[in-house]
Amino acid sequence: MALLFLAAGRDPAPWRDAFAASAPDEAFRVWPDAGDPAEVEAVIAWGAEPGALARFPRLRFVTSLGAGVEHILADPTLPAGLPVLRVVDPLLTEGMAQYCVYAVLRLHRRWDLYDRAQAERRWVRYEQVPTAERRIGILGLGALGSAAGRAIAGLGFPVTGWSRTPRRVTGLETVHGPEALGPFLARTDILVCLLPHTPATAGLLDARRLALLPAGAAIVNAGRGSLIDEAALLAALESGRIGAAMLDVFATEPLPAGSPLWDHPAVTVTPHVASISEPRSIVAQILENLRRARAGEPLLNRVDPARRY
Ligand code: NDP
Ligand code: OXD
Repeated sequence: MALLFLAAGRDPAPWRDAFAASAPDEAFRVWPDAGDPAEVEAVIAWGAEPGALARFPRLRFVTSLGAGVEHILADPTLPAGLPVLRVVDPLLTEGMAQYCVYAVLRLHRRWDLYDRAQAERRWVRYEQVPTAERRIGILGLGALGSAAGRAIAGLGFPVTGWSRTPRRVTGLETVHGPEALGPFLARTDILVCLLPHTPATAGLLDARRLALLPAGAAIVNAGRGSLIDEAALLAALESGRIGAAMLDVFATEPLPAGSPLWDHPAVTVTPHVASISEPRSIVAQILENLRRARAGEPLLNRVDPARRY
């Protein structure tokens, strides 16, 4: 029986090494060299072409290479009932908390403006807002949003988090549900987006909702590009309604060379690296799920197909 690595554009070598170190007896194959399809027990997927997973008749589960699973759920031929798993991993969480802390501090202390001033050889001082007066809002209080929120709150910022269902996170005020979104946005100076892509979150931050943020508010998006209407964001940045953005995820990735976001003076772009899966850490979770699947035990980090995250 075998594990199959099916991740377009990702280097399989560190995954092969990590499996070899932790489970030398498990066969590790790399697409398209899948061998006998009936031997494939688990697929580690990222951006698999539609129809690929339906080829393996004895598949026990498919796991995303990362936290997001929309790339798997988008396959219309995904076998019904096939467990879809996502990554929940301490190093992935640590990396995301670091990215969000950095982004919030960058925007709070206006390092984006100082970078520009240095490039233009301008000696200029910007207002320093007290930490307690900078209101941070986190969209999404899952594994990543709650850790990022705690880390930001730990620096002294007042942090409010928004989720679909009621959540308690130490150090944060929490609100939930569609009716709470407008008032939440209206009192958020720096908005950190850590929602998954689902039919309910796609296009959530459209022109109308962006306009609810206080004038000059800043946005960090490390969730998914589809959460924000990019044209509406650009218009809000152009008008100064939104003061700055730090974006890690985009409607189209890689961000096309012609996108105006690349050289917009109020935008910092990072290439979907807010947090990167570390195979040596994640392999343990995949192997545990393989053990559970073989033993008929419930799997860890299983995605609810109805919620789609
Ligand atoms: P989780 O599934 O643990 O958490 C998702 C959160 O979003 C939950 O709090 C959930 O609410 C909330 N949510 C989902 N739908 C809605 C909705 N319609 N309205 C309000 N809240 C909603 O996900 P993770 O925290 O592990 O990951 C979040 C996302 O981060 C991933 O899906 C991925 O897209 C992105 N990501 C980006 C990376 C990068 O490098 N840029 C790296 C890793 C992940 P509730 O708590 O009520 O269920
Ligand atoms: C993601 C990830 O889901 O990289 O974006 O884990």
